Amino acid sequence: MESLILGVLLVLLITLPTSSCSLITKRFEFNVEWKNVTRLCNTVNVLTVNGKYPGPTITVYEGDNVEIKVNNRGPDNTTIHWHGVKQLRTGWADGPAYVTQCPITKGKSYTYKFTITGQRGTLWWHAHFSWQRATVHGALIIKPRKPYPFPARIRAEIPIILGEWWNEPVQAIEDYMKLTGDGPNSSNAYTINGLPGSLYECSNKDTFIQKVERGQTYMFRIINAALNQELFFTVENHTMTFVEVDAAYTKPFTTTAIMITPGQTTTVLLTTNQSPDSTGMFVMAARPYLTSLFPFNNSTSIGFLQYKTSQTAKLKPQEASLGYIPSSLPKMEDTVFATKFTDILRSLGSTEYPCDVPKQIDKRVITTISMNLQDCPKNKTCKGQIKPAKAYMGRHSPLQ
Ligand SMILES: *[C@@H]1O[C@H](CO)[C@@H](O)[C@H](O)[C@H]1NC(C)=O
Ligand SMILES: *[C@@H]1O[C@H](CO)[C@@H](O)[C@H](O)[C@H]1NC(C)=O
Ligand SMILES: *[C@@H]1O[C@H](CO)[C@@H](O)[C@H](O)[C@H]1NC(C)=O
Ligand SMILES: *[C@@H]1O[C@H](CO)[C@@H](O)[C@H](O)[C@H]1NC(C)=O
Ligand SMILES: *[C@@H]1O[C@H](CO)[C@@H](O)[C@H](O)[C@H]1NC(C)=O
Ligand SMILES: *[C@@H]1O[C@H](CO)[C@@H](O)[C@H](O)[C@H]1NC(C)=O
Ligand SMILES: *[C@@H]1O[C@H](CO)[C@@H](O)[C@H](O)[C@H]1NC(C)=O
Ligand SMILES: [Cu+2]
Repeated sequence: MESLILGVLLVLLITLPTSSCSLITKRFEFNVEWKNVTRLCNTVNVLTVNGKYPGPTITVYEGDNVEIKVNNRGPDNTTIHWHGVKQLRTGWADGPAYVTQCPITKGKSYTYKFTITGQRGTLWWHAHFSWQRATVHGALIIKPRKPYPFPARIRAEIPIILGEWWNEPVQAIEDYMKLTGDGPNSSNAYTINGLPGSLYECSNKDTFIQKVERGQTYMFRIINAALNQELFFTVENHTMTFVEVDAAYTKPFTTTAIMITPGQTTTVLLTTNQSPDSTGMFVMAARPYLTSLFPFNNSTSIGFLQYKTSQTAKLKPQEASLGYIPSSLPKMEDTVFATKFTDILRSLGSTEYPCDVPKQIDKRVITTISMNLQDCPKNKTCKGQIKPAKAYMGRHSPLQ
């Protein structure tokens, strides 16, 4: 009898899937709600999560179960997408409106439930209804269960969310775009953690300042939450070593600037090994990489890395936030930099984090993606400078 019980226990132990050894459930509550936010001396009633712009950071561990209750207190439908999370057997929790779920209507709630499986790194969450993601977004950080695959001791982990700011509600921008059939009006500013920075008028106070200690290594979790722009990012006189992209470890690579596409995320390490002047300030900066024919804003968002020194404590933020564009920030049209940068990206491909891609090719497929201009349809309003665009994707299988 006893051996039978023991046997049953053993079978139970053996058949339990390994993932269930983590029974931790992390719970969060998101209120999608209005908030008046002032930037560039202009107050806009923007949609936020919990009144924050950018929204709250979610930090979980690999293997955690995650439950996020979303209460829609805004005027319109909404959904939240957990960008980059592999929704294994929880496809309905992915978030795109009308793709995996009906929208959460005004006044209603929905609880997203999923498990983080086999992923670690920087991701983000954002609204997935109309243009709401312009302001409804935040960092989603997955901490690893195992040590990082690089030796550096990390002093602190700092989310850096790059974004775009419009002086009008984004709904108006979207409506105007639909009316004209043109590209969207360009944003009025780029932002670092929601702040345009002192190169924009009226923005001295709205400048991101990150305090750091000298001789430490910091982990920057960088997210491009801009709607439409690829962005360059740099920190004056410092190098960054990127170690992960889209929650997959990469071969470490050290660079003075990065290029990051909308929706993309990356983790970089930065060591504070410089000798600061009396202000302790080093400029960080972001601006677009642009080759498009749609209008765009040729401007730069800056923030500061501020070394803590005995003098800096006395500086007022207003004095400290006068800035300039560091020479390490690539020029707007620097395709050579952008191409070189993306060519360098390689998966870590270690024994522990192998790059498991199929190596045997059965069939070669060429995919072409193009964008074309179309004449205005009869009896439609097309006020734009550019004719309405249509994207095409074609697939060709070459004859063998
Ligand atoms: C935003 O400001 C407007 C105008 O002052 C006001 O009517 C509105 O109630 C404010 N909204 C919020 C959410 O504070
Ligand atoms: C909002 O969502 C509901 C439920 O799916 C749908 O019936 C309605 O048409 C949506 N409204 C808009 C403006 O998309
Ligand atoms: C977009 O830009 C055009 C041209 O500058 C302007 O007339 C229009 O009011 C803008 N639309 C919105 C919604 O800001
Ligand atoms: C671009 O940014 C500048 C600030 O540098 C701002 O004054 C201007 O209005 C913006 N341009 C557009 C088209 O919004
Ligand atoms: C950055 O390095 C340059 C060249 O060494 C130097 O002139 C400049 O003062 C440094 N910037 C800061 C903020 O220390
Ligand atoms: C952006 O503006 C700067 C200076 O204001 C100018 O030198 C540069 O050529 C502009 N770039 C583009 C792509 O318009
Ligand atoms: C455009 O509208 C006019 C007037 O309403 C109508 O007579 C005509 O048939 C319409 N043309 C097309 C192509 O729909
Ligand atoms: Cu996304």
